[in-house]
Amino acid sequence: MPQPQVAIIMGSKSDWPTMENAAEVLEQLGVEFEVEVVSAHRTPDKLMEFSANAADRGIKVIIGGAGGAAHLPGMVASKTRLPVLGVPVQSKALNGMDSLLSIAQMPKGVAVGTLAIGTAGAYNAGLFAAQILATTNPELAERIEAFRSAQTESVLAHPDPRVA
Ligand code: RP5
Repeated sequence: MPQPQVAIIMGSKSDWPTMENAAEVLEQLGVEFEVEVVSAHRTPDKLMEFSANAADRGIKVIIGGAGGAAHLPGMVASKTRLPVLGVPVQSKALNGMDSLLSIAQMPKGVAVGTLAIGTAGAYNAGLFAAQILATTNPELAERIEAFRSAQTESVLAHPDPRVA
């Protein structure tokens, strides 16, 4: 099994329909990743152990998705020097504003990179993780350049908004 470079973790199984978007883009770009439910509130000891050991296991970037009182990315960041990208999952009660503010409003000295609420945020977290890894991986950098060019060409090739 190849060594995963990115860990995608989330507070609950119910976050997977959002977080699978991070997995999708990493797969597309050929980045090895692992996926696991690690909850700040329901499995706090597991979260601390996961965060403390991630760098030693060879993980380079952690993506953490959570909704509501979304303490997961911040708590992970408190126990690792690895870059942590936080994805605010769209909550039922407050549409993800609670998740967004919980993740974004970190105290000075412990950094979390906060993405957009929901599926776009999860997808971009995967893309951002790949871009971080690409700073030291020229082959991955080329695949990201190709991905961006294809995206641009696809928009330019379909300028009429009335045509599907
Ligand atoms: C958070 O609570 C999870 O990240 C999830 O977004 C939210 C609801 O969890 P479930 O009640 O669906 O398991 O911890």
